Amino acid sequence: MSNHLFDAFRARMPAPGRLLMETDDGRSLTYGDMLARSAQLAHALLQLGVEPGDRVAVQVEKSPEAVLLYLACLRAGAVFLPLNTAYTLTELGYFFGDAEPRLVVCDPQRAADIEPLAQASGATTVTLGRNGEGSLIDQASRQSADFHDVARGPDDLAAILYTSGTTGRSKGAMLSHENLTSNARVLVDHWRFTSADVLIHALPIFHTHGLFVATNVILMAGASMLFETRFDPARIVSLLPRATALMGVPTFYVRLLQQDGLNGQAAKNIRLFISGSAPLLAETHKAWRERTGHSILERYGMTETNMSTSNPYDGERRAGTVGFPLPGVALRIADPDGGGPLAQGEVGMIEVKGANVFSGYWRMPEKTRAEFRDDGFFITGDLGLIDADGYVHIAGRGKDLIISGGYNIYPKEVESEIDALAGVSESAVIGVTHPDFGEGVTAIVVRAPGSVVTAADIVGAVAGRIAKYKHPKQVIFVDELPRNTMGKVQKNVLRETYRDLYVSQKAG
Ligand code: MCA
Ligand code: AMP
Repeated sequence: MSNHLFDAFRARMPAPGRLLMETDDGRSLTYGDMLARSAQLAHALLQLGVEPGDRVAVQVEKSPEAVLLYLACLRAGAVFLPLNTAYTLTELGYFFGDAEPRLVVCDPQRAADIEPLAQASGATTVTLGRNGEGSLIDQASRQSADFHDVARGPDDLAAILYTSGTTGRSKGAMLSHENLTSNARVLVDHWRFTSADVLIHALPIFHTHGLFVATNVILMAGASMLFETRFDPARIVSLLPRATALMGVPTFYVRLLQQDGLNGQAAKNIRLFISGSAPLLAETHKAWRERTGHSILERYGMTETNMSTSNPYDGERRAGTVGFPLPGVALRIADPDGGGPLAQGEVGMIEVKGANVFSGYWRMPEKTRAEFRDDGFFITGDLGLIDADGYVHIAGRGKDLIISGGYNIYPKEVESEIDALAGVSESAVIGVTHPDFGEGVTAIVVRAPGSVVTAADIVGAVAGRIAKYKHPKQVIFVDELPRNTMGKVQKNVLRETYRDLYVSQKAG
């Protein structure tokens, strides 16, 4: 048996001397380097006791070595488990306990704090820093640059990505070799990536967008990337003439539009601008076309499904829509309650099925069952419609979710933290339109009788517990929360009441 995903990369791999990536600190990595160094890392993983199917939990800064580690995990038959660098120790403790990784890879600066947590769940800790330093790299540097890839079939797990649950704790979405292989192939073909492409990669690499949509597509096409460790809009504009494609969340495009240097001349070598992870406002789409002459291609996906729809490469890229189901993806709009069919054009639950869809939540068979229909369609929690021309529109969310700058925040998680504080009676966390992040996390709080708890107290208290991007940008105190006759908090009323909260704030 072969190694399903890595073999797919190998099949389209260009000559060893071809550039895979150039970093913002001037380092470059060829395809040949990638093969040799991921082989060394794969040997190191085996030496550290990693066996096929073992989870390797990774919380490291973005670097070429972090990508090599992902590839080494594939080659060694391990399950790559990337973690947002913003996660706190409390959050990490949960992930380690749930996933029971064999190995934890973390930044050298956090190792002293993380090692005890890792140890408590039976994992060994090694380090990898932002400049490619650390104990894992030391160990890898002593290994052979040849590695016999561990056999992995289409259904074997390649990665687990945690996605916050609407209730309770985060769930680990299990992604198989075939989920990732099929989606990368489809995207390469659909978006016409070839080895001549140069992608500006400025996304984090611990979520689907930066890791699978961007990196896997480049590897599958044998293309190159300008690998930016952070999103710096002025620098991105300066890189445009050297690139052919950019992938970003809507906040990227909003911030780039604030750059004076952004114009058709700067973008003249670019053939494709792609946006996803959150809704791209029609006004951003329009402003971009006016400034650069390019129509941004918007697509839609989810950690659990990889990419499900895309606007067309050749046809009309319609603002405010996410295009058509990708080849091999079945998508339907169903009655959110019973799952029955709806008339064409009606708003309902978006459900998808195909090789792109994950195999379930790690060790949560009941949650998995609850999110699939009997005929195998996955219930996305997104509401949408299909218009008369076949374009899919996202019309809202059936799930209580905030997307801020492309990061998902589940209000329930933030509310639980706030409600646990002394002096708080209850809270409702909502997303309010934000000019830069799309939605701003906003907490509406009812104090306990006699309490003088302040906004700073609340933000200070959640700080050590949940990642910074989940913190409320504003805390508003009220006497009571609006409720319907069933006693349920009316978040739509709150969103309406505070809709202009961030409007006057300057973006950027
Ligand atoms: C940073 N901050 C944020 C966010 N990012 N707050 C809310 N939402 C955010 N997304 C906080 C920082 O902690 C900081 O707080 C303050 O905002 C300003 O930081 P700044 O330096 O301006 O932020 P940044 O480093 O420029 O980050 C903004 C960003 C980043 C570049 C838009 O959030 C980002 O890279 N987003 C992409 C996320 C992504 O890849 N999502 C894909 C998920 P303070 O000032 O208080 O210290 S995959 C997915 O969704 C699906 C599958 C799909 O379809 O793709
Ligand atoms: P995640 O859980 O990080 O995988 O985020 C997936 C969610 O992001 C989806 O369920 C959608 O709600 C949202 N999403 C992704 N792409 C788009 C898009 N182009 N437009 C609107 N929402 C999107």
